[in-house]
Amino acid sequence: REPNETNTWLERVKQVVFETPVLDMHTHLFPRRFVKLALSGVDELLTYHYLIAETLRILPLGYDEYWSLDRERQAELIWKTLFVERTPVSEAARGVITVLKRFGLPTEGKSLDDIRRGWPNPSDGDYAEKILDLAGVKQVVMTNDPFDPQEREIWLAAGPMESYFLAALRLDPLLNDYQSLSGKLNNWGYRAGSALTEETVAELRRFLNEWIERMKAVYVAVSLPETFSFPDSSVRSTLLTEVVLPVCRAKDLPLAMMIGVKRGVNPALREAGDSVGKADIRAVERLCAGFPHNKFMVTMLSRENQHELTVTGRKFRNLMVFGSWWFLNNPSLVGEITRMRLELLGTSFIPQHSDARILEQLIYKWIHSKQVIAKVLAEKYGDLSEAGWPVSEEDIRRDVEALFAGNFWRFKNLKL
Ligand code: RAT
Ligand code: ZN
Repeated sequence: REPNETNTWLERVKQVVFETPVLDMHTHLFPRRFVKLALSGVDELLTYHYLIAETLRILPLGYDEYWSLDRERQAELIWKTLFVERTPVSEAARGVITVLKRFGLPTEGKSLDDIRRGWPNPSDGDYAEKILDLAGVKQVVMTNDPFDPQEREIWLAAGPMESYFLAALRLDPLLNDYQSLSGKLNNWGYRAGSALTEETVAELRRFLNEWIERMKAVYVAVSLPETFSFPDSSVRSTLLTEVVLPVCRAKDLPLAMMIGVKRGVNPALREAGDSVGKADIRAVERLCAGFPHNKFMVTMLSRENQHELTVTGRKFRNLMVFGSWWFLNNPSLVGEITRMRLELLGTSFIPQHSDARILEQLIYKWIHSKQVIAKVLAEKYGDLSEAGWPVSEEDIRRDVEALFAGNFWRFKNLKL
């Protein structure tokens, strides 16, 4: 192929990719009335846990000393360490620059005060809509923890949700730490004991059903360690079989499993202290095969799991492969993983979610991902057209719409 032909594909695809609205299927964002849970602004952006980990590698400061500082001071240290004294080449650091650029704020002056002063006013009524617009995102799915007392109170008091925030019922405390939960559940009026008796199972199902209804959850979710196995003799296995999967099936809701996180490898780093481990794909195979009327959306954290997860996607219609998660959300890996998935699954997967925790991150996470996804798609359309298929503008639009939103909704609404 002539180089200019490749460029033409890239231009055509990029235009569609940047025009197609995204359903961001996993974030940690909240609407403003969730108060402290709704993070935004430059100090939050700088104290993102990905950047904390990068800074504390370098800073001649004890972990505890860092944590004892207030948010502004932490942000100043991160800015000085990663952006003034070094070049912000890491993906998370470059992300901050992409956001500044989109806001028309100075990056070269290196003054955090100038940036703070120029930051758009987050208390403008339509601030969130503006950020979503800049990111090309139509709706985001939150991560909603019904066991978190702060979040729970807001849900119990709240009226209807903004249409661009969708809920996902996140069950990490239930599935990863059940023993410390039963007391809490008792206080909230559920007769859930530490042994999984018939009554406890019924009460846990009641709890899930009520929260799915209250939140209007679009799926149920859990993150799982790299040691996750299924089936086995664990409480988690029983809870999946007896509680979570029957409820999901009755409600036709997918269970999203994010597999391969090793929590607290360095506890002194707090939320920045989690790591990655290779997980056993057989757990996914057994769930998909053993529960053909349940739907599973799966992402895995280790690079080493990506090929077998993609192949497993070919074997099960009740498995939706999604995202380049966390330590994989880097251009080199998003490119590699998306290319492999297109080659093995066609367009029947969900290439990315943002995992944004701070509202403005939507801007960089989606711009960066879209640049890579467009490149890979353009390469594939180029190869296909060389093979003899006339790829039309409509083909491109249909494919990108499926990847960015359609596949999610089709799978969510699928009845098995
Ligand atoms: O990517 C992240 O921000 C992680 O800290 C986790 O939130 C992870 O995505 C998760 O949902 O557990
Ligand atoms: Zn997440």
